[in-house]
Amino acid sequence: MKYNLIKDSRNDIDQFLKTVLENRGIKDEDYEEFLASNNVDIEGNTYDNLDNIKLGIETIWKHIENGDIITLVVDPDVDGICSSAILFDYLEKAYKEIYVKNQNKNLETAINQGKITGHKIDTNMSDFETLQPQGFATTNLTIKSDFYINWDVVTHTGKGHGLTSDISINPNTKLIILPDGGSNDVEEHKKWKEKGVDIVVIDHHQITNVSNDAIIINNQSSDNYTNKDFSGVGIVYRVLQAFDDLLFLSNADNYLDLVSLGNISDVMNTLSYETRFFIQSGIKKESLKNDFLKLLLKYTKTDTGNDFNYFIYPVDVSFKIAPPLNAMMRLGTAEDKLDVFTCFVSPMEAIEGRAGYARKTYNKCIKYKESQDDERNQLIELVDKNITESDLEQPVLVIDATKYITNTEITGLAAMNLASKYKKPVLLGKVANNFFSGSVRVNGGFPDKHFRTLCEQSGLFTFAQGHESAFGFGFPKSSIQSIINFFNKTYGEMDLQDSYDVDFIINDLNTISPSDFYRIQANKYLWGRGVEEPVFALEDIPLFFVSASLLGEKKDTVKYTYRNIDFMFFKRDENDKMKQLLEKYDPKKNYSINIVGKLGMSTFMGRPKCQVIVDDYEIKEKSNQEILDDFIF
Ligand SMILES: [Mn+2]
Repeated sequence: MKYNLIKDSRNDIDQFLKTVLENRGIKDEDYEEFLASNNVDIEGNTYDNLDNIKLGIETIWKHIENGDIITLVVDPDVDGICSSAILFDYLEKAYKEIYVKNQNKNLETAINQGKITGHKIDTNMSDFETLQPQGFATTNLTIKSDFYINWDVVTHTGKGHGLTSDISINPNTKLIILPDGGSNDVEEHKKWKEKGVDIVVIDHHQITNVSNDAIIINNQSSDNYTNKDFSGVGIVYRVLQAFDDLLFLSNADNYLDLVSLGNISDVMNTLSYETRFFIQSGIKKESLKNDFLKLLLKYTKTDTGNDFNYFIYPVDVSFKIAPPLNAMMRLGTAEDKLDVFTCFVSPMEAIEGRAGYARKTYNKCIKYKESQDDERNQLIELVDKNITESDLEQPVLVIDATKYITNTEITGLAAMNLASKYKKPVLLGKVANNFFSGSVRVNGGFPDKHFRTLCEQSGLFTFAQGHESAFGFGFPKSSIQSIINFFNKTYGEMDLQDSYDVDFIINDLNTISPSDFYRIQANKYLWGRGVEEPVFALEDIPLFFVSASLLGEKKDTVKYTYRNIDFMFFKRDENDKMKQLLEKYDPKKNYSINIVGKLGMSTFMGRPKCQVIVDDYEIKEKSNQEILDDFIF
């Protein structure tokens, strides 16, 4: 194991935040502005910067007023559900607020003040008094009566996104709304437009086909909207702000929690000021409004411990909240997906009242996650058996698993495991029509941190798209050997032992105090894509195995305590050196350890404790002289 201090890092724990942010490319002169962006929307986009937004909201409201059937297509991922959920919930409440609850007062004042103009609102009160709850047609729940708009909420039966053929749409619909997808489904837009159906797309995906038949609200195609790193739910939030102005409400900010959830789950770049601001605003305790999200925090035991300001950290959204929901949205039936959506839009009394409907739905998500994991493990096992000695001599593993890959959704997950097991980049894919394609995952310690760029620039790949260490690839089957040769030529002579870029190297544990750990923990809310959590190298920590133990149901966690700091080694298999040493401890020998990992605090029974989460490590056997030296101060 090797580690290098990130180039020009101050390596100064007393200037912790400055050091880390500088290492992430935030210059000294931008430091204050960057910190301000956590609390102020300094990017300054408004909904007006989105093309077609006025036409979009007026079209939606017109159909609501007409009592038309409105089809809402829930896109199958966390950002998709959040996008649809906040639009649905906002419009339901807006409708009730305006027409049902205080219909006389609100409407009269609004009309008297001339506030509601530009769209037809019938002033005949009796029309509103006869309003009946509509529900949404496809739900199998009897909570229908809570919804007033004539919704037709639909999800995909297959793996489609956007307006695809695997969703069944009520032929009597008058409006199709597509949050978080569907910008490019030009043919389908045309088909429905010809039937007299309006289509409103509220999206953030790159536009490759320009549609003339749908109202497209999309930051990518809006020249005035500066942030191209904002997820679907962010664009929907802007739409809600526009509705606030149209309807004289101020409800958009009730959905900041889900705006944050969607942006984190869609892995948006948090170096973008606007995205950062909305993620930070949405994880603040006062922003937590969604009942199902509250339950999810409980179910996943996602607790921010002693943190007074935040209900969740972005990293916990990525690792705990999003994966089971995404597994459900990928593998579940259309009804399953609709259940998740229903949980997000229904008041807790309604869903908990149905014999723990929310709990049941979440349990189903977990089941899907487990079956996804099983499927991944089976694939790994099959692939593993066929990896030969000579394969392992290669610097990069190129694995043709055509025989074993049945579900392409899990190749990325399997490649990731294989990359960390063999500590080398893995290309895992299958051949179809003489074309080899699949997923690449690069092990965290691989010295070349620009693997994707290398593949792209080799000229041998047809495509290599995604992040540097996790991306999709494709090239003609006939190129496999020349690509293996290319990797050999590039990396064959290189020292490929794991090498980590670290923010700090601490060579004496005495130089960090519990208050440093506390400060590090207190900044945990900041980390996300683009501004990754800081990594530390801790050197020469003596090992006394009396203070180590094996934890967990599978006994696969090693906890080592030294100077009142818990060093946690999670998910260690039988080949793990630390585990082996602990199991066959020889007290006559002396060891020390170098660790690469992350620092923070854990809370157990309300008591905070300094903690190091170990990513990688190396054990060194010490001579007796070195040990003597340790005791001479
Ligand atoms: Mn999205």
